[in-house]
Amino acid sequence: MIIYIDGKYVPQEEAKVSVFDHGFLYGDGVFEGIRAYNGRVFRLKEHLDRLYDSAKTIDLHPPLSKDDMAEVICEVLRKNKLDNAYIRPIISRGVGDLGLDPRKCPKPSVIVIATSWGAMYGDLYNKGLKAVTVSVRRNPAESMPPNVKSLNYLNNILAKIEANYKGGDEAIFFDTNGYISEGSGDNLYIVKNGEIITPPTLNNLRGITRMVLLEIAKSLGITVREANLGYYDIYSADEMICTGTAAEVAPITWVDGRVIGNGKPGPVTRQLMAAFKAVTEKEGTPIRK
Ligand code: PXG
Repeated sequence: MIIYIDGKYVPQEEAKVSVFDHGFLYGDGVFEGIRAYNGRVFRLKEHLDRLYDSAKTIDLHPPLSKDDMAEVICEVLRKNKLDNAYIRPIISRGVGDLGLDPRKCPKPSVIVIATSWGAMYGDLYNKGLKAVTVSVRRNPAESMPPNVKSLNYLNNILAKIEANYKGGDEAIFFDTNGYISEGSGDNLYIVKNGEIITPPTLNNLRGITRMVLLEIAKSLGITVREANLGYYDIYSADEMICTGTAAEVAPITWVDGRVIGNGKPGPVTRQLMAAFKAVTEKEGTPIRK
């Protein structure tokens, strides 16, 4: 596997970061998760916009322009002969000392990893995921904004650990106001009376797949609404869905022991899954010009 690190394309074994990198010491940095389908990078511009907005929010100044970053991503895919891939660009604060102060880190580090990664949830796309609500809350926007895709994913990992112990395939986070926030690595939706309802994005990540799902729903004439949701809404939903670059569009059919709908992926979910697949197959930035 060839990895891009700070201006060089090197074999995996040579792609190393310093123990003094603040990305490693403090989770001080940002990242993206992007997919390529059929030789095209899906929603590359949107992912790069989010990456650079995340960086700006934490006052991190990427040494590459967005255009250069796009080119590096395509070059990593070409060098690894990948047409279908999961891509992980990372910008860390870079090497500093053991203190917190980012002024001690003169040069951010840029890494791009690409690997083949098929359907994340395997047969669960047909059966539906089991989700469990977790006691750990999504970090509030006034503390560490969930809109920043930061290298510090401990909040999400704590949720995932709790879901693992509770027998869930995915966690459902509440925010500190008591509203449904998101999953550990995906956005959430319910379907009720033919309408899709999803939480607003102050207290969760502005998912690119979420953006695509809402576009698709509108094009199919399905009503979409943003609203704060609670336990009642999910337990009594007709269908429930999660979306993410890794997860794609996946049905949730069981929450905390309650069966959602008839326990099978519902008609709206299945329609959106098919439409999403069709979009990924035809859209995107070509890897080879
Ligand atoms: N919320 C969070 C907290 C995420 O990390 C999404 C929503 C979906 O966003 P996109 O833009 O991908 O539609 C994510 C995505 C994993 C994994 O292993 C997931 C993500 C990142 C890294 C790993 O499930 N994030």
